[in-house]
Amino acid sequence: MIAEAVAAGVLIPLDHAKRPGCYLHRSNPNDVARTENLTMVCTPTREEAGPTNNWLAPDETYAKLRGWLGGSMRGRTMYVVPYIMGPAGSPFSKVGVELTDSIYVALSMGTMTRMGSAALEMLGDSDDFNRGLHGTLDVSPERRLICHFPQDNTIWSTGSGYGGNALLSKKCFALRIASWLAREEQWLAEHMMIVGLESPQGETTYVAAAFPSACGKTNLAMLTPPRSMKGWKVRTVGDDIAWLRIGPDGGLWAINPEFGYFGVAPGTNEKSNHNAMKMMARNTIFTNVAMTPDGDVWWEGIDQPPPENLIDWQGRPWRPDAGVKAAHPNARFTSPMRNNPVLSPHVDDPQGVPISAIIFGGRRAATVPLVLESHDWTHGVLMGATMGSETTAAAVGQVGVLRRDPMAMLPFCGYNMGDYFAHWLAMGKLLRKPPKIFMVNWFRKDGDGRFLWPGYGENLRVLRWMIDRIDGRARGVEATVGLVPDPAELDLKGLALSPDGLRESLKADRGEWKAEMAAAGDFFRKIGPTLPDPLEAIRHAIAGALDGGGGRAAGS
Ligand code: OXD
Ligand code: MN
Repeated sequence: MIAEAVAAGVLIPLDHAKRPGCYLHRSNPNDVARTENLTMVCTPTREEAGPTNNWLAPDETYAKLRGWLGGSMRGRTMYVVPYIMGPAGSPFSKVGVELTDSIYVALSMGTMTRMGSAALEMLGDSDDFNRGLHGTLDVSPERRLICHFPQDNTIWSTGSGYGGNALLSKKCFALRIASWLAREEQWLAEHMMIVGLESPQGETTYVAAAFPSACGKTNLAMLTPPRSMKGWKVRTVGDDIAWLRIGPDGGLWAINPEFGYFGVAPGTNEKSNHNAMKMMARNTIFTNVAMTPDGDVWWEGIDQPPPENLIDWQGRPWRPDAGVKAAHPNARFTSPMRNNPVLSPHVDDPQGVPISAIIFGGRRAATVPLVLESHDWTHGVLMGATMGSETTAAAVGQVGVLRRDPMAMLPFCGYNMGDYFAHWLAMGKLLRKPPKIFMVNWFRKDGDGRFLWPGYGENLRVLRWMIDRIDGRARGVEATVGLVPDPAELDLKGLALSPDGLRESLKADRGEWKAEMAAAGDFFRKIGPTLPDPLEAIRHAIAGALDGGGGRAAGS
């Protein structure tokens, strides 16, 4: 199939001495990111999809797409792609079958999922599988729709070859449809990475973290510990999606349903993600990166300066003074997880790994401290439900505007957002050993627009404070909107950070948080009648405590 894709010009071989098994794919320039405005949840009623999703009526939508798809694969090859999300045979795992006329999609599915006969074996005679239909059509935005029919466990996607629109296993099945199934079956399907943090004493703590697209989940999942933290090891379980179930111990257990990583290339380098650089040294499909004259890849933020004569992501000659980017800002690498040098030995465990902390994070220039611990589960759900982030290039639209992105699921929750919050609260009641919930912000800036925290590997310092909280070694300081570290509780050895800068990064400013809680209230009003009362009650209590200058706002 690779040879066919090369012959058709879909894949361009890179220099196999430098990058064995690596290829470049250039997409249609009108098809480079997820199109949230063309992504639909097609439930019988609009209310089931809720106020944060685009909705279309199922019958009309099937009819319309049948019209577009009928005969559209004539003369093309149709690939039948059976796949498993999750380890074969795990009670967490689910089967999907995607029909597609894109060889790029079929090949990418082979990297991103456990594809092939294992899926058919797991399925057996059952008809319990996700039905995915993907037709590239003429890649026209006029005939581009990504439609989810949760009641039918079905996805029909047309007019786009972009990963998040066309690899139906990923955002479409493992998040939108799975979030629906998860509510019915009492589990959680989340936009979270999963990582194991092994101490020098050999104890591993697993955490799951939800960040919006292109906010550093992959980097955090593959983090290289700073030099001063000898003996600490970071082991990746997943970099984008977590399926979480309540285990026999009453705790939360997680698997990564995927088999590979579909990561953002620009900004990835030896410092930001040494392990990703190693991972994509072989067997990787690069999409919309630039190509060097000697058959290698280049993007903005890679370690080497741009060579004189590059070919840009659209296949045009490019020089360093071109004044435009050589790689698309949402250029991607698709690599098998087996290439990750710090892959967790537990990625195939059928029962998953036990989660001790859930982390919510966003890209916030102000307001949100480096780390904040919630008072309890309900308060943690409030943190997740109201989290905001500045938008990135992963979706079509303006970059850098603040939007509320609950649990980083705004574009991925397959049903009514208020019902989703209620499901989170209900899960908290079922958990006898709930994980702690934290909020983090690696992106806070000082008055001159400089980042206050160095980020990347140094984020392990913050994760270690969380472990100290989990294990009862750190007390933290009450900041009304949650608990922040006492600066003395953070290991800052080897880090050049001014005490003022650190204080600034840990601050929860009363005025900023009053505005934050008011904005959260506005967002809740948009959710409407399905918003669970306990969330509004706790938001109100915190807003009141901020007004009254009080300490801890009581959770429930
Ligand atoms: C992704 C995304 O590709 O979130 O993971 O857009
Ligand atoms: Mn993602």
